[in-house]
Amino acid sequence: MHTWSRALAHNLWIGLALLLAAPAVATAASDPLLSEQWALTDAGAVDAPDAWTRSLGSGSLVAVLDTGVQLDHPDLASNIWTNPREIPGNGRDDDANGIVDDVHGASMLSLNADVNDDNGHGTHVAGIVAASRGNGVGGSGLAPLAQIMPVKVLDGSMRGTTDALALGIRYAVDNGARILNVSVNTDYATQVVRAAVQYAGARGAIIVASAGNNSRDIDLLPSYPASLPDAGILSVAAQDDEGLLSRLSNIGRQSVDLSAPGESIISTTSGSRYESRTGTSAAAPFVSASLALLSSARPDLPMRSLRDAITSTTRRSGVLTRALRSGGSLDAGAALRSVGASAILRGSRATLKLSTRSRTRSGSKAKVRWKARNVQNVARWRISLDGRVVKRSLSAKRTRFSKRIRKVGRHKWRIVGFDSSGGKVVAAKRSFRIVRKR
Ligand SMILES: [Ca+2]
Ligand SMILES: [Ca+2]
Ligand SMILES: [Ca+2]
Repeated sequence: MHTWSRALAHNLWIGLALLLAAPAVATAASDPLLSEQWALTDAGAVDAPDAWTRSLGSGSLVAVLDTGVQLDHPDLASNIWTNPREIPGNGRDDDANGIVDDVHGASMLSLNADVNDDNGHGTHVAGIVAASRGNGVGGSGLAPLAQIMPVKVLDGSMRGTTDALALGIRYAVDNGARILNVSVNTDYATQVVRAAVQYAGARGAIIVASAGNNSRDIDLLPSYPASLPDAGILSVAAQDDEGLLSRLSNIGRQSVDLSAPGESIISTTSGSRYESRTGTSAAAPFVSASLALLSSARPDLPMRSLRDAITSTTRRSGVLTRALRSGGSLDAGAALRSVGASAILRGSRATLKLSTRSRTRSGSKAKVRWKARNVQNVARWRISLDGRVVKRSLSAKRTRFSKRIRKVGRHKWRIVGFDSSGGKVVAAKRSFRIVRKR
C-alpha cells in the first residue's frame, strides 16, 4: 500500500479556486449561475442544450470516488443515491456489504457511512454531474436527474491510499454503479488497484478517470488509473473555452481518450456554496454525466457501446488529434444523436400503464407492474395500496412491486411519478380482487 501524499500534491487538479458570492436574485425556476457555466451554454462546448432535449439522466447512477459529497447541498440533495437494501440508523449492516448504515454511500478510509466532504473537491465533481436544473438555485449539472453515489476515498487534504481507491471501486460496482467518476491521480498502480479495475470492467462498468494535471504525456510517464490499458477506463484531458487543451492537462495518444471542459468550471462546493475550479478533475465528470445521459436514453445498450458513442462522436481538431486517442473533445449532443436518442416528448404525452392479475388468492403476493412512456423527467415513483403509501422507489421506466395480502375483497394499486422538485408527472390506478384460499 502506498500513501498518496506525494503524488496527490502534484497530480490532483491545481485549484485556481475562486469563491463566488451567493446569487442575490434567483428568478423562479431558473438556475442563476447557469449563464456563467460556459461548458453548458457555449456553442461548441459539450452541446448541453441539444443533449437536454434528449435526456436528463433520470434512472442513471454515477459513483463519485472522491473527498465525499455534501449530502444536503440544496442543489444536490434531491439527487443523492439511497441504498435500498440498508435500513438507516439501526446500527446494522443490513445488506451485508461490510459497511453499517451506508444509506448514502460510504467512506473507504474509515469504513463507515461518513461521506462528509471536508474539502469541497468531491462536491464540485458531483455538481458537474448532477446539480439540479431549473430549481431556482445555483447552476446545473450536465445530467441533472442522475443520481450520485458518494464514495469517499480521499480525506480533507485530498490524501488517500491505493487500497482505499481499490475498495471504493469494488464498493461502487457491488452496490449497482456502472459509471464511476475517478477524478484522482497517483503515480503508483498497485496490484490491488489493477485488480479492482479489472473487477469493474468484468461487470460492465466504465471508470471515467481524470488524465491528471502535470502537463505531461502519460503514455511515457503514466498517471493512474488513467494510464491503465483496460477497455473499461475512459480517461479525460481538460480543455478551455476555445477548445484548446489546458496547459496543465496531461495528454497521451494511447492513454487519454478525449478532452472535456476543465477551466473555470463553476459548480457546487461544501458549505452549500459554489466555486470555480480548474483541472482534469472538473473535466472527467462531464464525461461521466454524458454516460449517464446516454444510459438513461438507451438503458438497453451495454456501457461499452455508450462509451464508444462518446469516443466516436468527439469534435476533432488538429491539436487534439495529435494529443488524444479519439482526437477530439466531448460532444454530448452528438453522442446522444448517434445512439438514436430522440427528443423527450412533452409531459402531456406521458402515459403510464399498470398491469396486475385481476384476482390473487389470500395470503399470496399480489403483483403490479408498470411501464411509463415519454416520462424522462420522472425522478421517483410512489406506490400506494388502498390509499396507503407502501413503497417509494427510484426512477425506472418499467418496474414492478409485490405485496402479500390476506384481506379478501377489492383492492386498488395507485402509482404516481414525480419530477425532482416533487411535481406530479403521471399517475394511474388499477383495482384487483383478493379471493379466498381454496
Ligand atoms: Ca451495509
Ligand atoms: Ca442498517
Ligand atoms: Ca440548480
